[in-house]
Amino acid sequence: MIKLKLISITLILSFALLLTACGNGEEETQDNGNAGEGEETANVSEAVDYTIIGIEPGAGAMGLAQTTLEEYENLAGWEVVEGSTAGMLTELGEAIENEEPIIVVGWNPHFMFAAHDLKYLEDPKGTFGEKENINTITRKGLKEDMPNAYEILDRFNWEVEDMESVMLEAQEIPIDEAASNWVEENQDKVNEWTEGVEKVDGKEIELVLTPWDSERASGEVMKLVLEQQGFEVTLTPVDPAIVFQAIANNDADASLAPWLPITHGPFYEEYKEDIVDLGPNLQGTIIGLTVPAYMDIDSIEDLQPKE
Ligand code: PBE
Repeated sequence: MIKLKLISITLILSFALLLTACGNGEEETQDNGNAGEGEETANVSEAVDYTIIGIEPGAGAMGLAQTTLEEYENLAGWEVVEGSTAGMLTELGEAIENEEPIIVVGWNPHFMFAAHDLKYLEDPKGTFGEKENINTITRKGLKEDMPNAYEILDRFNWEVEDMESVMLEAQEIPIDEAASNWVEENQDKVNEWTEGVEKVDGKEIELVLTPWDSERASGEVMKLVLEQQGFEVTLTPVDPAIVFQAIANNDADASLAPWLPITHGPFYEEYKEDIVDLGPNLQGTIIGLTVPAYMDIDSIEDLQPKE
């Protein structure tokens, strides 16, 4: 089943690329004519086949993209294609190599903005929200059961640049090694989280995280920090919905992964009575429709409905 789904996604994507390629040719000939602005942006919409390249279906960002299609009348007939982050990045890289138009679901922190010259499309209806935070949550009772781990989790916070530096290095080496390098180079920050906290002797703690590099980075860093304090740490990657469920049901101890208040807001609302929210561990995340900087459009409202 999964294989079949992958094949069909690949087919759809290849087809979209084909259409994109055709569309581009048309655009070039029309550029020599006197096409008005409306026509040019219609060409962009047609060239991408009224399709936004999405990521994993469980991602909060996919829910936001879906809401965006519903809220913007000019996106009537558009589609967000489900796939994977790796697939989206491949599509993006190939489109840029050929200077073709493409619209993807993008976000920060991520290395895609360091790797390519990209821009977010303006979102006048705010369906992707303002800048957000990544919060730390724990199960109820963790404070009493593991006060030392709780204290460190509560103090943990870092900057977008910290997370991105781990993510960028993880392009070349395994992410746990990249996290380890970050911890070594940032002992002053780590000390702020651990100073005065008593060590333990092999106590087990389980952190749940989502499968994206941003959360793998924070998870691996926290794993090392807690191990230095004598904990035995398990990292379990799951879908965003399961992160909240696992913490609410006491199946896991804590998570550094929730993007709030918008991206994972629906899950937060569902489980907020049964979890402990320790507030942001990172501030300033962004999600939005993302295009190569060479594209002629600046706003979601520049896109044209499918006739
Ligand atoms: N992301 C990265 C995730 C959270 C981290 C933006 C792709 C999501 O949309 O759920």
